Amino acid sequence: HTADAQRTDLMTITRFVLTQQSNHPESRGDFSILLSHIVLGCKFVCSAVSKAGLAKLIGLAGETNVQGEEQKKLDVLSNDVFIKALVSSGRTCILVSEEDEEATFVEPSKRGKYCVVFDPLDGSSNIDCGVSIGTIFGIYLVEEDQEPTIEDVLQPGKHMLAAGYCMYGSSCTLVLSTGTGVNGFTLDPSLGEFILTHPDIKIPKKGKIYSVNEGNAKNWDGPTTKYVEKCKFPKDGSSPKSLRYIGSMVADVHRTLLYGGIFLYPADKKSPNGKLRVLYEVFPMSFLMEQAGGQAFTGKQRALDLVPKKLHERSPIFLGSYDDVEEIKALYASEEK
Ligand code: P6P
Repeated sequence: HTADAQRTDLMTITRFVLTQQSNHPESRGDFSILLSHIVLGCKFVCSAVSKAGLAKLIGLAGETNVQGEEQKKLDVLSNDVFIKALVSSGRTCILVSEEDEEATFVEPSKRGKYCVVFDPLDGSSNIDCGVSIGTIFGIYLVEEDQEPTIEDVLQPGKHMLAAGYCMYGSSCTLVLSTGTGVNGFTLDPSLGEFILTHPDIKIPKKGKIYSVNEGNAKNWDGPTTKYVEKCKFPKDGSSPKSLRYIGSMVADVHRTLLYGGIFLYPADKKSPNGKLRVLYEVFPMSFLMEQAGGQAFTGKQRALDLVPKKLHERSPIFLGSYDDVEEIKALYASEEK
């Protein structure tokens, strides 16, 4: 009976969020409508990315087609789709995308109470070699009564209502938190629905993997250098950690969330604020890590406490298993003294 119940009791992401929204009796379904438009964008990008390989053969995205027209690169195409889907949801007022220098202010007739910050296709440089890439997003609530301004977006990550990513890899997996834990959904292409496959994800308290671009080692600061040294040559007789670095944040963070360990994109002499963007890379991934029982640190403070001053501001980030991040926090704290 149980097996049959699982097969017929399809927990789609839409149904899941509706059940979670019952914790917010005041909600009028606005969030569910917003999310359904984000999900639509993810389904489109999943389909376009899976065809990207084929594009080389038949001249689709990123190539010049038979008419010699330059097809839109996948990341530009993805951005267009998300902007249009979010505006048409009628539930957003400000959109911030990695692809657009300026924020998009939604026209008053279509305005809603949410601000969405997103990277439509993070890691897109990896498309041609088939490495997993993804969409990353975060959602803020914006006071509706006054004209929206950039200040409404420059909020600390701890004010986010929800965050998530969709990874386009061997399968299409959407990981989401609305502030009460983390859940993973996998796209069933035969249904065109995201089905709950990873309920209540919790990151292991400590992991055996560290994930960093070792090619930047000569430019790291003291605490990062000491921490990575400790991963490779532990002094307490424990075995060294394994290094896994894909170079696509969604893939590296997804592995860290499921297997445990730590993901680092530190500051270095060339990039004093690291490389990853605060609003739509650092904040959403930090939000998810905390919701899954892990933590996220910038080298100076809890990542979600950071108050961004610019839309595309960068920050160093150390996120993952609680105990692993605690270790690097101690090294930065002792350096302060
Ligand atoms: P590096 C991809 O370009 C990206 O923005 C993230 O997805 C990834 O974590 C990072 O940059 C990789 O950067 O400098 O190690 O190649």
